[in-house]
Amino acid sequence: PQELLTHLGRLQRTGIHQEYEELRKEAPPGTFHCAQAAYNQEKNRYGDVLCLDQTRVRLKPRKNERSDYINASFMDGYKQKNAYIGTQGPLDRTYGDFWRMVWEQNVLVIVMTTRTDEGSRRKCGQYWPLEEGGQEVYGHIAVVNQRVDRHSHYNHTTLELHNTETCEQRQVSHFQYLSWPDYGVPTSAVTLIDFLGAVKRQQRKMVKALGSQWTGHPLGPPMVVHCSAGIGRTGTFCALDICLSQLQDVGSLNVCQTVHRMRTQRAFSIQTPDQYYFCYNAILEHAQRQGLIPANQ
Ligand code: PTR
Ligand code: PTR
Ligand code: PTR
Repeated sequence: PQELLTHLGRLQRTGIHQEYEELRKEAPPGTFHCAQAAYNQEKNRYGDVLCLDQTRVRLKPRKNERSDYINASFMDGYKQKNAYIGTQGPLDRTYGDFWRMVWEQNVLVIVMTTRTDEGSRRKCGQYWPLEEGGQEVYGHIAVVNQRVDRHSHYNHTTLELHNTETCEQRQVSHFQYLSWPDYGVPTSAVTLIDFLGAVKRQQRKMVKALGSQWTGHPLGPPMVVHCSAGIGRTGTFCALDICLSQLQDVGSLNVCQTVHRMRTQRAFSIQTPDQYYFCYNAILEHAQRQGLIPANQ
């Protein structure tokens, strides 16, 4: 924490913006062939936000389907390979793919950091049944909204998935953070960190409930994290999670290294200098609240 403070003091806002510009100059270390294939174009929400071939999530082969493509990337967490799947806000025509991915990857928790509409613009499809008791079918996955718990800055929705081909059922938690405009930063770091805490507690609880059914990484299957493009707010959220986990584990952290690594997996992660600066500030605020560093510095 002391190192972080010193670093922050030395850099100030302009220095941190410069650090980000350096990161942004680096070209993504891979190819985008699959995302660019003509027959996959309509699966990208934004033509300029593609996912790297090397880290993309592949849908499992199915009869009569040519493409295994979805605009989604595996991203490592703190000491956890594939801790997240960073993805775009589902499009009407990709709802089926999205839920198929959730099922195939055994996802327990979905984190949404955008609203479906911001101003008059559509940022993300309404890909889950919004009302309690509501039910929708997406491809071969039926989704039932069992309960919505409303908090001041986020909603937590409990969904039940039914695989109509295998007749299996599972529960998934959907967390939507409500006050984060794209290209912007959250209105408050405290509410975002509280949101992150709630998300992590739920993931732990659900992994525990699986018991011996889950044989993968002790922290569980990947969490799906998405916004509209799945790079700006998604990258910021994941970077914050990684840095805070590292801080808690070993008492130090490295924002620059974290974001650098993340951009090699989900290209273009963190979209603006202010989102990058926000990571530093949120960590600082958290460290102060935890009493790790004095509040008056
Ligand atoms: N050959 C690929 C296929 O049909 O599976 C299609 C494809 C490959 C499309 C590469 C685009 C590719 O990328 P680029 O635009 O870089 O050539
Ligand atoms: N088969 C992929 C799909 O499911 O959409 C498409 C794809 C296209 C995959 C190109 C890989 C590609 O890259 P490369 O030509 O480098 O193998
Ligand atoms: N080129 C697109 C646009 O500006 O409309 C891409 C884009 C959209 C990039 C949203 C980032 C965005 O933010 P986020 O990843 O936080 O949804």
